[in-house]
Amino acid sequence: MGLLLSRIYSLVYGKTPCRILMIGLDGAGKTTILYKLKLGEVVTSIPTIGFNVETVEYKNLALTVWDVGGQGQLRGLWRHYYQNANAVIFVVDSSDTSRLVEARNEIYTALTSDELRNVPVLVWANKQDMPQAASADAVLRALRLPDAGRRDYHCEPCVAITHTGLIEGLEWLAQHIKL
Ligand SMILES: Nc1nc2c(ncn2[C@@H]2O[C@H](COP(=O)(O)OP(=O)(O)OP(=O)(O)O)[C@@H](O)[C@H]2O)c(=O)[nH]1
Ligand SMILES: [Mg+2]
Repeated sequence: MGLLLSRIYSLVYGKTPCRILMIGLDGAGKTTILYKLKLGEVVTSIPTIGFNVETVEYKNLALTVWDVGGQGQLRGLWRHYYQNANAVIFVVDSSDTSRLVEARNEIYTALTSDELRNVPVLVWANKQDMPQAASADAVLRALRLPDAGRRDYHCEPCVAITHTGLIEGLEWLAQHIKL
């Protein structure tokens, strides 16, 4: 959004608009998180083909969250959503440790693009309710974010279906988003 439009939006709605790109492997829980934040409900999600977009208000921010489908053949489309992103959310299924290397490769590709080079990154280490879930620290180590350049990043453990850890993640975003 242009600076002028952004100022008008803030004046009219009292909120600063931000564009957030939410990516991650298929089944990580992105759509579940989006609608838990938006509606406070767990929706029965089917794999996303294309994207979902919702605006979630948090404190002084109006976060327009683009939730893009994560199936392998759709990941090439992620780059069409990179431009003007103020932050990236990367969602990981912490219980699926066999795919952490795949997740690491995908986040590396995204974060080393020109458009996302400096944006802050929130990792939600989701599905912490599962007995075999890796800890948020282990997820963060596996993603090796420093390899993809200098930036602010944070990994928050969460359980999307119970809303656990979602507000904590938004709070970190609110403090680190570059407008
Ligand atoms: N146990 C558990 N299951 C979860 C959690 N979050 C999401 N799920 C489940 O994981 C499955 C996939 O969730 P989605 O939100 O559709 O995943 P997605 O990341 O949007 O997947 P794509 O659209 O294919 O990229 C669903 O069956 C959810 O109910 C969680 O915190 N714990
Ligand atoms: Mg989805």
